[in-house]
Amino acid sequence: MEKKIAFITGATSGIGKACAISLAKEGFAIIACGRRKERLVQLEKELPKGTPYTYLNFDVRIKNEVYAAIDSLPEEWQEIEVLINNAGNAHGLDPIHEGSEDDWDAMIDINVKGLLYVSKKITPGMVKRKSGQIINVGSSAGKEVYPRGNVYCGSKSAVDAITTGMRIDLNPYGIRVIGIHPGLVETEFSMVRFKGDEEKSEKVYQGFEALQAEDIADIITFAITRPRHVVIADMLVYPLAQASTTIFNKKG
Ligand code: NDP
Ligand code: 8X3
Repeated sequence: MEKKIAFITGATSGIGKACAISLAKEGFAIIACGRRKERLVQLEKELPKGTPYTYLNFDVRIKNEVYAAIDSLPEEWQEIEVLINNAGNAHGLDPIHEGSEDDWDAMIDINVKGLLYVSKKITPGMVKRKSGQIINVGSSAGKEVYPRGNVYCGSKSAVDAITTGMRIDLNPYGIRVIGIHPGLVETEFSMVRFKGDEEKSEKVYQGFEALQAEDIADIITFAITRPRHVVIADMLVYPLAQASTTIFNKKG
């Protein structure tokens, strides 16, 4: 492949999809991943014409599926330069004593273990080539715990720690490791957290101007396209109306 390859998990919506579009505009070849195959097929039509594109349809929770999908990449797609570990969601917003085990399993398995499975397959090639970039999408929730955020905050705190661990362990190999930690971004995130409850989801973004997926994609693209010796190691990004995980300047 002549162009540099970016591998993006969770590219069927929100931040991941916006990253695919933004990086394609910067001249990257795109490998988009997610469970909703029809969206992966559709995404190609939304990229600049001529963008080299392929997709992998797998669930990051299922280790064998992750490994088989990545192993299935044709040779010309195997030299991945940029890995964006973005797939993830919150499931539920309950106090710890009322939390659902299924929600806990989902958040730990997707946000933490899924990131590890994907990274386990892709980092050895980067190490061998002494080249690559890993962008882990954490959250402000990983920097500051909020009421009823318990396990989601824990999962993102783990992403934060793992990001630091990756930077340390991959330091001898010239691999750039970047942690991006957004506050409230208006995506399908709340629809997933509230299990399709539109009213609850819309309320999350009412009364202030939330971040959009494109805002985060823009920042990730900026971080990726810095000169090789520059590492934006860790970035917390809020909308203007947000001052912490719980303090918002909302109208009305
Ligand atoms: P979306 O719900 O819009 O996107 C989530 C993406 O993750 C989808 O593409 C989804 O694809 C993918 N995904 C979820 N579960 C799985 C799975 N089991 N296997 C494979 N892919 C999966 O939310 P966002 O774009 O907002 O979220 C992206 C990341 O940003 C997440 O890690 C989230 O925690 C983080 N984040 C979001 C914030 C926000 O306020 N929105 C703020 C801070 C961080 P599919 O369903 O097709 O598999
Ligand atoms: C998403 C932001 O505050 O809903 O990670 O947890 S928050």
